[in-house]
Amino acid sequence: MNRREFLLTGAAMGVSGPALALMNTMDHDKSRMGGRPLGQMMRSAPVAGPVLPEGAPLRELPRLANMATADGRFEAELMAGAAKARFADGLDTPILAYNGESPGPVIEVAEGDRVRITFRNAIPNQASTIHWHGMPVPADQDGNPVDAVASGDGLTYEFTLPEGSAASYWYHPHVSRLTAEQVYRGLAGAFLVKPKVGPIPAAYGDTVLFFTDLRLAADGSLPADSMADRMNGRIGDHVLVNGQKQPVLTVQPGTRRRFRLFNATNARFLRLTFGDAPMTIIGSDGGLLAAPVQGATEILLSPAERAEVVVAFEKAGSFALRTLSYDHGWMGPGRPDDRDLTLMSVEARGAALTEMPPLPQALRQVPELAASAVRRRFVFGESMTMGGPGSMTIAFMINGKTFDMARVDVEMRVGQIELWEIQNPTDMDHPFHIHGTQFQVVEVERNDRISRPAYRAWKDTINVARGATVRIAVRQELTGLRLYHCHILEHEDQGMMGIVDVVA
Ligand SMILES: [Cu+2]
Repeated sequence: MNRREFLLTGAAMGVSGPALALMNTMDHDKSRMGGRPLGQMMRSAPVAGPVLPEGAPLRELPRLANMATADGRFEAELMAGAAKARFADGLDTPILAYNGESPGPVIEVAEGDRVRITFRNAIPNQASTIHWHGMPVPADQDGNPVDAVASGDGLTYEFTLPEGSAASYWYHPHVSRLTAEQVYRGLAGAFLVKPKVGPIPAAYGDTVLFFTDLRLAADGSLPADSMADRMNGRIGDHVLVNGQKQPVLTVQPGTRRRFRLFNATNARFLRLTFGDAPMTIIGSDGGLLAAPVQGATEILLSPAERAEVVVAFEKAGSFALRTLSYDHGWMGPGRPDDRDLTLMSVEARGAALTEMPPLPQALRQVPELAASAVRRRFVFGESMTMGGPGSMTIAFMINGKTFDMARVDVEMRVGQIELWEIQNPTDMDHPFHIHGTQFQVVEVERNDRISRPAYRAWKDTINVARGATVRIAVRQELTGLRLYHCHILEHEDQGMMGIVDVVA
């Protein structure tokens, strides 16, 4: 479906006259009315939404306490359920939370640890799971939709994290057709696996920046997904960092700070910059790179991607973590203006630090996944079917099919490296994610040009831009059923997902 077809369909839906004119106006995304993009007015959200307080000190997210007494074990309980948050003064927002926290508590374990987490689903009337995004856990412990936990029930997840698995992962529900809703209502948290000895100087600190996306109605509630959300993925009105709007981190001049960046939004592409502050990329979804990549001025995180960076705040002053515009394709009216949002600021002041240890030149081994004889192709697709006046069914597909929990789409051999080619002939970018493993991007083809990644990295999610083909080398080390899908959660819920059976 392209934009022209959508506009025609809009007319067929009975959207005509001023509304259609509005849609056309929205092609010029600078159009504004009353300071708000027209597209936001088109949504159910009111024109004057609640104002969120800004400028509080950046909070450190709470850690999930380890109840185990033996070394090398982590045991805890995570309960998903209804909670109230106060995002705006005087307004209670009903949300979902893990142990009453949103974002959920940070889980921090060490490589080699045996992890046992008892999940209790206290979400009224909805099944749920916990999916351990990016982590090498057994398929039957990975919170797949087929292993849904009914409301009121519980399940214990148990797995051992192998040596070499240190990285910034995250956890969130993965339940049939409700993943998007449960995540935007608040269910997501960071999961850090740390090495026993790491190469990054402790003096750099280790700061989680967990990005989520919030849309609030005037009464403080979270509006349900609109048709535009179901097409494009839900983009909120506020990007939060550790649950806060524009928090402030205060450091001494001369500080080098290690940040772990998590895009835990449903659908927002975050093209981030620290402006003048020199940024060095040290890690990706699957942990540290082989060597630091210096001189980065920006980094793009599509939904579900993570990165680790070291930022140098050399002189006294104020440094903003801002977004740059990124056009990921948009169907219909209401493309949000994502330029130049300040997500957080860093204030460097006080006595200057003089002794910051340097970053090592080598961080760890990242061996190349060699090319393979087994090649597969996955093609993203979208379709829209009119079901009478005002009713429309949208389908998001891979290889022409929407997700079926009872269907195995692909069979692959455990331990075998395969080359997967993901093609995106649609009009929107779709970030591709595979459960249970980390892959490597081999090359990206777009407009008849083939480019190789600037550096080798372990990834579990990679953006496939519209019109692009991304080729990845992938291997699964454990048998069982694994999902692969678009990580715009509304697309995943509407069928852009498949199952690979990893066989011995
Ligand atoms: Cu998608």
